[in-house]
Amino acid sequence: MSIQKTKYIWMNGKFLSWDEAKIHVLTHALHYGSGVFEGIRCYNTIKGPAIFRLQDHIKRLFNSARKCLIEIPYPENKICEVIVELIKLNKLKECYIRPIVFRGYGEMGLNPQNNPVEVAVIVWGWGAYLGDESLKKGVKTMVSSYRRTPSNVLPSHIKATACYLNSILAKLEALNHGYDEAIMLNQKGFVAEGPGENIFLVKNGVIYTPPAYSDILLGITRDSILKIAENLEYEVKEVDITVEMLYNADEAFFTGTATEVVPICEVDGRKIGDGKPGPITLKLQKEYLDIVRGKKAEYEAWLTYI
Ligand code: PPE
Repeated sequence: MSIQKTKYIWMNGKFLSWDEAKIHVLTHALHYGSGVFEGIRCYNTIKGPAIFRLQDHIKRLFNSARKCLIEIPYPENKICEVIVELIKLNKLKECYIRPIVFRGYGEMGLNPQNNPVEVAVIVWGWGAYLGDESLKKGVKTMVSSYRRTPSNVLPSHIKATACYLNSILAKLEALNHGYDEAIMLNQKGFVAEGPGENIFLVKNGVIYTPPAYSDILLGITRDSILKIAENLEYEVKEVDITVEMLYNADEAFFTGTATEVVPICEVDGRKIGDGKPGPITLKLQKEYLDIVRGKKAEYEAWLTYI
C-alpha cells in the first residue's frame, strides 16, 4: 500500500508541505525507538467528515508519553485542534490520522533527556488495512511463534514505536507462511492480540476477548465493540482465551482503527465455524461502520465533526 501524499503535514508547531516534513538521521527515536504514536480515522458522514473518538485517542497518546517520561510541549486540546485544521487544509473527507511524538536530534546514547521532544501529525487516505476483501471475506491467520512482549518488558498499554518490532516479526512470519495475519500469545500462552489488532471470538452466542491484563494494547475499537455488543444485549466476557478455545470458536474477528472489524476465517489451517464470516461478526461490523459514518444518533458523542 503506497502512501498517497497530501499537501500539508503539521510538525513542531508549523504546517509544512509534505516533502518538507523531514528529520535528521541521528534522530533518537530512529535509533532507540523512543517515540509514541496514535492511529485515528476520519470518516465521511452526511454531516461532513468526522473523527472517530478523537479525544480518547489523544488521551491515550498523552498517557503513552507520560509512561515513557516524554513531556509533550502542547496541551491535549491543541493537538485535537491541529488534527481538525490539518484535515481541513488537506481537504480530505476520509483519512487516517497519525500523531507521533518522539525524541529528536541532540545527543546519542540511552539518556534521552537532552533530546528535543518533536511532535508531528500526518493525515492521508488509507484503505482496508488487511486488504480490500478482508472486511467481507475475512482473513487467514496463524498463531505466531513470537509471543507478545510482556508488560514487564514493554508496557503493552502504551502505544510506543519500540513495541512494533515485535509486531513486525510476527507479521513477516505470517506473510512468509502464506497467511494474511498473525495471532500472538502472551507469556502465559493465552491469546493476546494481532500485530496491530485486538481479537474477539464468539462461542454459543457469547462474545469473548482477552482481558486488559493479558499484555494487549487497550484498543479503542475494542472498547467500542464491547460497548456496542452490550447495547445489542450480547453477553460479553473478558477472560483468558486458550488456543483450543480459538480453534473451537464459532466465529472470530480482529478489531483496530486501521483494520476496523475483520472476520478471522482460519487459524493454523483450521476453519473457524464454517470458514465464512459469522453472523454476529457481521452484525457488529455493520453497526461499527454505521456508527463511524454517523448513521447512529445514539453514538454521536464519539464523533468530532470537522
Ligand atoms: N493492538 C495493537 C498492537 C495495535 O497496534 C492496535 C492498533 C490495536 C491493538 C487496536 O487499537 P485501536 O486502534 O485503538 O482499536 N494499531 C494501529 C496501527 C496500525 C499500523 O500498522 O500502523 C491502528 O490500527 O491504527
